[in-house]
Parts: sequence; C-alpha cells; structure tokens
Amino acid sequence: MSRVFLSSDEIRSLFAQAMSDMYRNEVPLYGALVELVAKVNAETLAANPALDEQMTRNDERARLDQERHGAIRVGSADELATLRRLFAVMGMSPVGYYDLSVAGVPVHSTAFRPTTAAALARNPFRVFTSLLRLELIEDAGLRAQAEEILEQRDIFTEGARALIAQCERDGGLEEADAHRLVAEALETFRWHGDAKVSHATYQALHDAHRLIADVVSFRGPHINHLTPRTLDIDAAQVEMQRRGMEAKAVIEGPPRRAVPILLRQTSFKALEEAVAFPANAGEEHGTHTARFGEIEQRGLALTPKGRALYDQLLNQARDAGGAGSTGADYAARLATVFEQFPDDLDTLRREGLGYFRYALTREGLAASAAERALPADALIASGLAVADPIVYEDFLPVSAAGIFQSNLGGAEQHAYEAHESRTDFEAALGAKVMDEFGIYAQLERDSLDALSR
Ligand code: OOG
Ligand code: NI
Repeated sequence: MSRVFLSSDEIRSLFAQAMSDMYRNEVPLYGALVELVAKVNAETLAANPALDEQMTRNDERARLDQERHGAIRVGSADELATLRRLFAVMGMSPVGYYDLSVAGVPVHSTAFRPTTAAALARNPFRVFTSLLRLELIEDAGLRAQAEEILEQRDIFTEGARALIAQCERDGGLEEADAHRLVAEALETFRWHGDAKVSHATYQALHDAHRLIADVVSFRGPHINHLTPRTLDIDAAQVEMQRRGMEAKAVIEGPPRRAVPILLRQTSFKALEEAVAFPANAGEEHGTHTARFGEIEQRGLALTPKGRALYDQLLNQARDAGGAGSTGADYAARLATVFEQFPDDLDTLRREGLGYFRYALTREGLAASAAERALPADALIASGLAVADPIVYEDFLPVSAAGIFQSNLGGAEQHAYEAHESRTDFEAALGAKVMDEFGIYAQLERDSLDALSR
C-alpha cells in the first residue's frame, strides 16, 4: 500500500495555526492585536477596492488572515542546524543573513520561510531565527559557563527528533505523523517559566547582555513574538493607543507613502513574566521580560538598486543631528529625506527599484499570440497587462535592531567590535542561506515568461 504524505505547505499551515493558538494562550495581548489588525484590514480593504482586487489577483488576499512571523533565539550550532531540518519539513528555508552585532545585539540571524509563489500563497509563515554569538561575551569565565549550560540542554523532544529523521528518510510524513510532529515541535517554542540556572547565574548573564540571559537561562527558545500583518500600520497604531496599549514611539522602517515599500513595524512593551530559579532550598522567584507584541505592514520588495537607495536615505535620516532613530522630530526627518524615493508604481518599475509580478488583463487574455509577444512595457501601455508589486517577505536589520532594543529596555546599545560572520553562521546552520534578491527576481521572471504563453 502506498503512503499518502501531507504536503510541506499543509504541515506549515498546521504549525502556524498551532503556534498562534499557543501564543494566544500565553500572551493575551497577542489575541487583542490579531483582532485589532483584522478590523483595520477589513476597513482598509473596504475603503480601497483596488487594493482588494490587486491582492486577490496576486494570491495575497486569502493568506492575509493567516499571515504571521515569529522570532526565536538559539544558543548553539546543533540547535540551529536541527531547527533548519525541522523547518525543512514545513517547506521553510533559511533566507538572508542579518548581522545584529553592529547594533549592539550579540546575535546573527536568518529567516526561515517558504520561497515559491505557490507556497507563499498557501501560507507565508516565517520565523526570524537568531544564533547567540558566544564569542562576544567578554568575560572568559562567563562565556565558558554559558557554553557548558547550552551543551547540556536539548531543546527538542525525542519525538520531534525521530519524526524529523523519519521525514528525511521517507521523503514526507503521513497526516497522523505530521500532527504529531507539530505537537512535539510546540514543546520547543513554548514558554518554560522554570529556569535552568540559579538566580545569580541569570543575573550574571543578564549583566553581560539581557539577551544572553534570555537565550541561556531557559529550557528552550520560547517564541518571543508572533506578528500579524496589517494593511495600514498608522491606523493600527492609532487604534492601539486608543485602546491603551503601550506602543513604541517610532515605527521602524520607511515612512508612510502612497506605495508601501519593504516593511514597517512597531512593537509593544514586553511582558514581565514570573520565573522560578532553582535554589538550594527549593526555588527562588523572579521575573524575566522577553516577550512582546508586534505588528507590521509589508510593501514592495526592492531590487538591490532600490535597497541601496533605501539604506542610504535611512542612514541620512538617522544620522541627521546624530539623533539616531529617537528624537521627537525623527518622523518628520524621515519623511523629508524619503521625498527622494519615487512614490508611484510606474516610476519605481521603470527605474528598476522594485520587483513586479506581470499578468495579462482580460483584454490581454483575449489578444492574439502575436500581440501578447510584445515587450511587457508595450503590453502595459496598451492595457493588455498589469504589473503589481511583489510583496517583501523578509526583514530589515536596522528595524530588527530597533525591535530588539525596544524590548531590551529601550536604551540604544553600543556596537560590538565584531563584524559580520556569515561563514560562521552558515557553518553552524549546516547550509548556505538563500539570497532573497534571487528569489524575488525569479518570481518576476516567471511572471514575465507566463505573459507570452
Ligand atoms: C527578533 C527581532 C527581529 C523583526 O521583526 O525584525 C524581528 C528578536 O527579537 O528575536 O522579529
Ligand atoms: Ni518581529
């Protein structure tokens, strides 16, 4: 009898839903955010039928209500490599390399996510995954202690390890096994309030960097936020404030524009959670703040040329007056600087600043093969084709640093004397990370090829 495997897309959808249910129980703020975002999205779409049509045309409409990203932080190469194998079962590959050390956060990261148009349309669930860089702990004794603690823990259940191996061996998982794997995987990402280290050790790790304590002190890489996608982050921000939620002062990323680009995010104050630290006579009680709420708005994926312009303008806005991204006038500065970034779809496309998905219109579908063989620009000019923005599926290191900092207590951190170390990261991961630009370029090319077919 042949076996029927569940597709990796289906397993990812099950997993995303299970994580969402779990996080809703752990962090009630998350449930409130999801509800608020759904309301803002419904209002935005009702007020903008063209956006609704565009999203439907690009298979983005149905996925919107499910769309989330999560974030986790791990401590060793083995943990990272096993996560890669777990996420592979769910059709998620490591995309991009992010060096956060320049922003004073002792980690480097990648995003596990689906990469094909069909998989993204089905469920774009992504997990921003950071690896602690132990070599950035200055105190040699503390570094050795952290390393030893990490060596002794196993963040995966036996069942999860066995099912990952089974999937690799058989080429898939049947439905019951897929459900079991999802349940086993949740154990890795769940909050465990019983610390693995004494309060004194936690404090020493915390003094070195709050993030080090977060990674090293616990049984596993608790998911630290799960972020829904809003179609209007400014409206969502206003609504949050109206409901008395404590939002970060600054929205990370580009300013509000007619054509949203990349990613805009804002996060909400982390929770203070009860922790039981092992002690000689039983346990000692304390608290830990790691988990927070976040929402984001996604826009056009930029080409390397567009991204270079974005980075240049962002630096310009941040550097003006040496104020960084704090300061009351930051939003105004950002808006002024970004006047240099074209803000209509046609110019963005013709100047090669973003990636687009081309599709025939109704007239185009009725046109002759000879007509359809015209260059894309001519097809668009004569109304036979449209070019829609391809949505950015990745992250932004400067924004990520801002998010890390805000939930690490607000103060800007000083940069580490480290530089990026992609080779070390890939060695730990046991694979190369994919180049995000190559993925967007492929999506664009596929849509162009389909025009003439
Ligand atoms: C990850 C921060 C990065 C984002 O949305 O840029 C991130 C973390 O705090 O672990 O999630
Ligand atoms: Ni995030």
